Amino acid sequence: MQPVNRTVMDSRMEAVTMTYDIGTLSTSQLTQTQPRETISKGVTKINSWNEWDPLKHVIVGRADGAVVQAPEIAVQRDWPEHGFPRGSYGPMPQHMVDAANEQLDNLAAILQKRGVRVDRPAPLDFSQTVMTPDWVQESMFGCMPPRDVLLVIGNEILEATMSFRSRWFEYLCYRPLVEHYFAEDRDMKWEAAPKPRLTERSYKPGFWEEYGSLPIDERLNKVRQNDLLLTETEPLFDAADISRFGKDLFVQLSMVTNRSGVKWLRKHFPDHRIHEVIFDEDGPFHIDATWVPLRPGLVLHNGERTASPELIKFFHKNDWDVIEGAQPTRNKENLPALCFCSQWLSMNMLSLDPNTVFVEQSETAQMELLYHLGFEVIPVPFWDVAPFGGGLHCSTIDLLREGGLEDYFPARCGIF
Ligand code: DAV
Repeated sequence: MQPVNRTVMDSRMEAVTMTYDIGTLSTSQLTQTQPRETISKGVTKINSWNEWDPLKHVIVGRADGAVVQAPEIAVQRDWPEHGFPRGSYGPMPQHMVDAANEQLDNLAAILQKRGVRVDRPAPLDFSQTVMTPDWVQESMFGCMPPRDVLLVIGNEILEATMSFRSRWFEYLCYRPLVEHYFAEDRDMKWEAAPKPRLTERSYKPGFWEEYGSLPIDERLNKVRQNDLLLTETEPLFDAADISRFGKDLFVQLSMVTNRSGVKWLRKHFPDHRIHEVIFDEDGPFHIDATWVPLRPGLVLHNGERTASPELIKFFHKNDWDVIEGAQPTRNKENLPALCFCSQWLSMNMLSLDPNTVFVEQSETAQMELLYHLGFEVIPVPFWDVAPFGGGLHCSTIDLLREGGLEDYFPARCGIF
């Protein structure tokens, strides 16, 4: 490959000269040090309408090659005590990658023992600089957590827009799998939401500095008014801000999902009812540790992230119980190193079926609650995965759950 000098604009739109290796890597070069995708044997059928029907086929993420991403407008990391002071970036420590992979592999093995097909994505060189005509980003991120990137609604796999430049190309890790499913399942629909430009117009300038300096009540006011990081210039959403309840999809407005994203989803899924929801928390980032359905008629909510009274009324009117999740075992002070998720990953569970749920094994209060609610609980160690972006739900994408599209909310109520 020939190194080539190119003049590009950096994120402040200043001209900088960078050296690139222009060329194409062969498949063997790409996979010399990284695992390839793993695709299980079986007849592929994409079908999943909700978060709880019996699970038959799933993707489990991988920690290989994950990086603390280079700074970008959307996200700044600052972990001086763990070797990543603000502005720095680079590969996650290898012992953490190994520990996370061990727990991910263990989850995959348990799922397989329970008769679930498990596929794994193909990591890329996430430390590489990526660019589009609009920007240059000094690193990618990883292929954990898959839940953020792909949304499965019925027989459709939809690639989310994403809103971090470091995650713009992440869908490529799943392409070998999706291409395989597309070849095998004649009924599968393969869609990609419009690739976002992610220029400076997509973000409010200086958002993080200002937001970080505000007292909590002012931050919460901004959350309630959805006056957050993203502008409405273009549709943006992460798939993990969407919770699937059959005909009803609940989409959280967050630091990674904007109203325009919800509008796009409404147009794209005209046969669904798509509800825009906001919870009272100052760092909204994915709905799956906040509002967690476990079976028809039962949703677990996060007591520190209050749902609106209208949302709770809507659920009650449709005979759903809204139960508060148990207190997590961890707190802000004893999260794993380099973890950008909260202790509420305790709520981030994966349902094997409407009676059986995977729970992180140290979350004893949560397990107790679930026993009382009549569930079989499968405890799995998973906190080593958290620094890579999530818990059991984040780390998976269900491709096949038995059952079809159902309406669990026949009664209308207020805005819902
Ligand atoms: O509450 O820390 C977890 C979900 C990440 N996909 C949280 C967000």
